[in-house]
Amino acid sequence: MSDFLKVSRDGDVAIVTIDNPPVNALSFHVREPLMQALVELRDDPSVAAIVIACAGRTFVAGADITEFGKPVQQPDLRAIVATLETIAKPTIAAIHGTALGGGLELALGCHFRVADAGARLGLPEVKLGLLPGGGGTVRLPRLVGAGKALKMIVSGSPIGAEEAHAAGLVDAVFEGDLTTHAVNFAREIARKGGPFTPVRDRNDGLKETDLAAFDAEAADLAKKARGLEAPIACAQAVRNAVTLPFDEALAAERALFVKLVASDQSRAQRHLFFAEREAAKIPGKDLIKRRIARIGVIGAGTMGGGIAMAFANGGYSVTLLETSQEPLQRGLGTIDRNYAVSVTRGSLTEDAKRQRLAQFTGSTDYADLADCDLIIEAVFEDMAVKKEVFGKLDVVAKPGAILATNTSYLDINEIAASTSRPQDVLGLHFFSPANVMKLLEIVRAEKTAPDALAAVVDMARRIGKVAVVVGVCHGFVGNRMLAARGAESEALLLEGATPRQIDHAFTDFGWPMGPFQMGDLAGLDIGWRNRKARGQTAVIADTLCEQGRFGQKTGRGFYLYEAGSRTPVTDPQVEALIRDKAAERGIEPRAIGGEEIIERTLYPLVNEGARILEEGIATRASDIDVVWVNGYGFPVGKGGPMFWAGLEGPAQLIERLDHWHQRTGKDVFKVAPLLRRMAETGSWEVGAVS
Ligand code: 3H9
Repeated sequence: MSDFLKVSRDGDVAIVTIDNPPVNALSFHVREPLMQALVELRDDPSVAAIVIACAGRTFVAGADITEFGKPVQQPDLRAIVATLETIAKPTIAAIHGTALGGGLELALGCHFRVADAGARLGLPEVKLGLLPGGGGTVRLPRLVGAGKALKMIVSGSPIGAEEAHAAGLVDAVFEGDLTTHAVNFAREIARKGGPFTPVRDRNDGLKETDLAAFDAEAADLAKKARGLEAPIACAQAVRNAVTLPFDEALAAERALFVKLVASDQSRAQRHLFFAEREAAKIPGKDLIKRRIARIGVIGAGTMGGGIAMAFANGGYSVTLLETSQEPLQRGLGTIDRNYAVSVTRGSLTEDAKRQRLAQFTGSTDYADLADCDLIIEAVFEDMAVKKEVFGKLDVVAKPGAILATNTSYLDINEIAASTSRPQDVLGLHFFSPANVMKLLEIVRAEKTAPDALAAVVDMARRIGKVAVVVGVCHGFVGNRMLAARGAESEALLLEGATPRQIDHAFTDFGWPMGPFQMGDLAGLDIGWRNRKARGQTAVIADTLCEQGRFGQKTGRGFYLYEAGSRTPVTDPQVEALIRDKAAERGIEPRAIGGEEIIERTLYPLVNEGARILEEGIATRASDIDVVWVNGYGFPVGKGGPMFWAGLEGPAQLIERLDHWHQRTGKDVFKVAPLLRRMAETGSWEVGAVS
């Protein structure tokens, strides 16, 4: 019938198969023949039932995201679902892989849904700054209840087939050939006879809605939304499903969808969706990859242990190496306890915990790393120590093994040059806690072989990391830009802003926390040590560290923390310290507003990003956005610093950077040439921000 859709018959059951690789998105070239097929099959008296299935690896994964922002070509998804609901004979969605977004909404237009046991179903639109716009907010609650629908739609997380079955979303779960099962199911249903009630006319799930409990839950979710509009719109739409007649709720959903799809937040989140996928594309990725099966991790401290867990969670066997039994046993003990916490929280079963732990082998002998395909060191951040480790690896590692350093700052070219195999050396910069944080900066050194790089990019995906390939420079992409952001925080304190005011300006912007709260959480001693090594100072932070105030771990940092609490409490002593240090320098405190705080911290961040791009340390502006959203908490609704700069307008950035440069003479405000060109051409030139 079309290259993207086939209709076949099994007796009196018609099977409509969508075939639009890679994920069967509902592009216009699918919708058009689908609509036509449904009308024909509806009116064909020889057809007793209709099964909608998909070819390839998944059921429909949603609307075609690339079509958003362009004029809608009819028939749209809503028209297709409305047509489905005019069909009197039974319609059955046969779901394998994932039924997501518009895909699940298509399935909700059917009378019945059957699923492969491994299938997952969800409405993830919120992650794109949207709400389900094909009737999902109005139909899903009718099957699973408003409370469960709220959770699914606001979290955007899919549920498994069995859970969907238990919730009433799926009518049967099968193992084996799904189409055959779906056809048998359809035939049986048709034989029993109708009438078959479309989901729009069912309200089994809505009958017992406790609206007060729903509103309390929705209010709680709104608090967590941190300025994002989509979660709030999702909750409103589900509420409408309970309180309004079907058609009115559907119209209200449409109005909310139209508003969101045109919003900067949704544009930003869609940008990130594609940016993350783009970041994993590297030249030569199709090279024959080195096989990575066994992993070695050197150092069982917080970082090494986290890295080891990240690999074990991804199914890899890990040899964890330490200098002696004592730190090794301590590290393994911590890993055991971390998994025990997951069991307590219900995210891991006892059995799975045992299996994970069995994937670890502890060792104090470098010779035990001889069978590893990838070895990562997470030892003390010191060039001499790193070189010693790589010297030992050079002796024991098998030929072709990839040797990686987890350094945050050191020159990987220098480390590579100290070995006899620089082509096998690269950086894997994990973020702490490494088993939780999604970002992985993969650092390509001058001599890193393309196939080594390709192998680790592939491996990163397997362990669920969002990988970005970057070049060698001090701090790579993330920490180098962080330094540019941090440079002004101290100056703002001395000029009159309090830590609380600065942190507030950040949370108002959408960050989960501001720089001082973050510093207290991460430990102020880390930056202190790093500054001392580089001969740098930060008068307030250094003084706090000299007083033993390292942040949360010592109960005191920029803020006070009551025993066991993570809530920062303003400390008058810190404010007095800031005033004293300002007075010593003859600085008269003044009132500083949120706007100035953002300008002086985030504009230099973007400026440094432009330099990084110009130097080729990052390949695309969108790669920088991926780093900042996944590694540093840059608000997703702003799309990352480079996308946000586009929204702010580069002319505005330049004007303010010039202003601050004239006023302070500081390098961080000196406008990067690429930023000026961006203002002229409207694009970042090197790569593109969509
Ligand atoms: C929606 O449905 C709105 C409706 O409510 C209302 C309508 C009125 N469109 O992720 P992968 C591409 S909103 C276009 O690497 P995986 C992707 O860019 C949508 N393209 O594969 C990539 O391209 P490339 C709600 C899409 O196996 C390729 O497919 N649905 C779409 O790791 C492979 O993707 C969602 O938000 C799309 N919808 O994961 C689901 N989806 O090869 C979004 C993917 O050129 N999709 N592509 O880089 C996903 O979550 C994952 O892709 C999925 C597969 C889990 C399906």
